Amino acid sequence: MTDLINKKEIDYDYIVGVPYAALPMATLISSNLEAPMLIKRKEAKAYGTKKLIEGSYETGKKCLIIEDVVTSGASILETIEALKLEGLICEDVICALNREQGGVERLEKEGIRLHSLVSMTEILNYLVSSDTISADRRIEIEAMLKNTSLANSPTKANGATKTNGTKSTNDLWNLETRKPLLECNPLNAMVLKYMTLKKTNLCVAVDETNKEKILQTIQSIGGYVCAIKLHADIIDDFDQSFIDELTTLSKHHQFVIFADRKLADTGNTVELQLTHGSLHIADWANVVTVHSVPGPPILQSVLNIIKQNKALKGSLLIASLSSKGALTDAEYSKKSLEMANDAKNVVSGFICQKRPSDNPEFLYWTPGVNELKSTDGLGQQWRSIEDAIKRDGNDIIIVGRAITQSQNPVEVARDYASRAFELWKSR
Ligand code: 5BU
Repeated sequence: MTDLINKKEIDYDYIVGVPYAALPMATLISSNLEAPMLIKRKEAKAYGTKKLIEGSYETGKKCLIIEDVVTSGASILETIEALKLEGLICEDVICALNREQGGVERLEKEGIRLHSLVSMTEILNYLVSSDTISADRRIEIEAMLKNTSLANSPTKANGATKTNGTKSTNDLWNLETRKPLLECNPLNAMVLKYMTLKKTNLCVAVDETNKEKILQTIQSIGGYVCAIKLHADIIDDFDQSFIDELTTLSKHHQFVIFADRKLADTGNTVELQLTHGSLHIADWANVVTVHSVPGPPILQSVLNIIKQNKALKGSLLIASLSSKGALTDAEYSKKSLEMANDAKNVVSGFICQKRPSDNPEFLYWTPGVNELKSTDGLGQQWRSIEDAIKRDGNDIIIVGRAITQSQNPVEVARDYASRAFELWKSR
């Protein structure tokens, strides 16, 4: 706190702690800064001087208020009121923790600046990123803080009564609440940045078989996507020059490169599949799909490769498939979710049909989207953008042929992107 006071170059003559918890802190700070301290009594003495403020002071001088935890700011205002009655000036408060429950706003109204060492948001960010508490717990805590905050509590403000809002599912999925949770994961931070910057939650599956055609398609639609999904093993002339051009396009248009490799083997083989062979996926793809069928060890292997600091930053676990008769039933999805919950540093989200979880830390990607057709006759099942996002609760739509085989892929990509993004935002 002493460092913060020096860093902010706060102007003060006296140090004053808010009774009682902050008094030892104020004493140490006053000693460290070699500044005089005043004490505000909670009650005026019934005997002797009957003064509320103890210490030696001159009117017109400045007090720096010290507090441990700021909730509503009420006890700070009480202290300041007593100091002002003595002709002292109070403009700055230093606290250890700002619980973000309306205190800053209340103090600001009185022309008082609050400087805090840490905020509740910073603490919760840290606890979630260090896996000390779950994202669900964080949301519960935030809802509790919000419901008891000064800003939201039923109070007569300007003659109007504000009502106390309760936590709704929408709050959990609100981008403000969700952003810091998603940003704990490097891949999701990247995807979210592109999504919000370009206003798109469209991933296009470019399932062409020659590199020239793929690059041309990406060049034309790159501005409307947050990710480009490829099946590298269907590209006849896949080579390093393709990787180089793809990487250049991804930087230029700002999208994530997604290799839909659907890894499903034992750990050692998976590591080799990611790093060797003609595809050496981890060198150019930012995200790869993984089947949960081999069980948790597959995720450890993917993590081993992610840790090597290649292009690969995360993986998507396949919770359910879009093909007719897929064996990925509710029980399978639930087990995939359990695997992901134990490996959040590897799993950034899911490939799913219906969102398998209400955990907003993950991103939910869904294939099987086509506005014009419901099947391709080969087992694929398509549904509308609205069903994919609103009904099924997904974040990102993966669209292939509806765009790539349309008369005008650029127009269709633009249209899918704007419709999907509007639905996502309004959810
Ligand atoms: P389509 O042309 O929109 O059907 O392309 C969908 C893409 O998503 C295609 O590359 C599939 O391999 C991929 N996909 C899928 O369709 N369904 C799934 O369950 C999974 C991936 Br997992």
